[in-house]
Amino acid sequence: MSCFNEIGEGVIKGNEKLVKEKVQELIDAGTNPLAIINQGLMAGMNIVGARFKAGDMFVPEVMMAARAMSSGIALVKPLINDSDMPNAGKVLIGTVKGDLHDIGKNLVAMMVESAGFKVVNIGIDISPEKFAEAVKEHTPDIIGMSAMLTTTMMQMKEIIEHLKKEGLRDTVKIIIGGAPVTQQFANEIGADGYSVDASSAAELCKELVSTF
Ligand code: B12
Repeated sequence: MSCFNEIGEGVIKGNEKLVKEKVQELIDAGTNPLAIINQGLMAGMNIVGARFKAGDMFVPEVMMAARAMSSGIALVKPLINDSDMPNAGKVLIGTVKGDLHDIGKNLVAMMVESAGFKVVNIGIDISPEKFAEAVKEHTPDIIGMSAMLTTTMMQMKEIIEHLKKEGLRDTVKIIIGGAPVTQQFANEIGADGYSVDASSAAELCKELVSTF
């Protein structure tokens, strides 16, 4: 098995130790750092995304895979100019006001990051005002909002309305998700997209930045 494949397998198995070892081996051998990311780490994460979507992998395993991938990226990153890092765009993500659920949102953040986006994760219980401030501060391409309660999902509408009021709505694409949220709800509140899980969220982000 090539070292790239071993790194990919390490990511899929969530084996942080193996990933670090093999990435270091390639770095020491003078391998192009971007090749380590693209042919090793990301290749593994792409398979994780597909398996998660197919129901062949579950949340804890995906989180371990994402952690293993991040540990590899951390080794390679200092060797790459910031401008050369794979950068698909910037995604700002948070859980809406009144809602403290963050497991799914963090998983989305990890998968989107693994797909090459820079992710700014602003946490839980985020009010429309805080979302707007974060948009001004970070100028993301996409905003992701998460809600897990039927009582908090209406906050998403409030956030969109507030962004309109602040003149920020058209500067970003807005995607939403969480257990009670549907495509129909996304259409109703004027979001640009909805996805059911973390790997389709990463696909959706790629699709949306290509339409800018
Ligand atoms: C864990 C959990 C908690 C934990 C949260 C811990 C944490 N750090 O997140 C704790 C114990 C704190 C909690 C509290 C409460 N919870 Co709770 N909780 C859950 C539970 C069991 C699992 C949620 C979860 O993490 N799932 C796993 C993740 C991976 O899945 P996910 O969140 O759906 O995320 C995926 C997708 O939805 C999507 N996605 C998520 N966000 C986003 C964002 C974007 C942009 C995109 C594109 C996609 C996307 O991708 C994710 C990954 O694939 C659910 C039940 C359930 N089965 O959903 C109840 C549940 C959500 N909770 C519920 C309730 C009622 C509560 C409480 C009100 C309970 C209480 N009486 O105190 C409080 C509310 C606290 C608050 N203000 O938020 C209800 C909600 C009912 C409703 N329809 O409103 C549920 C459905 C349980 C139930 N059947 O009654 N909860």
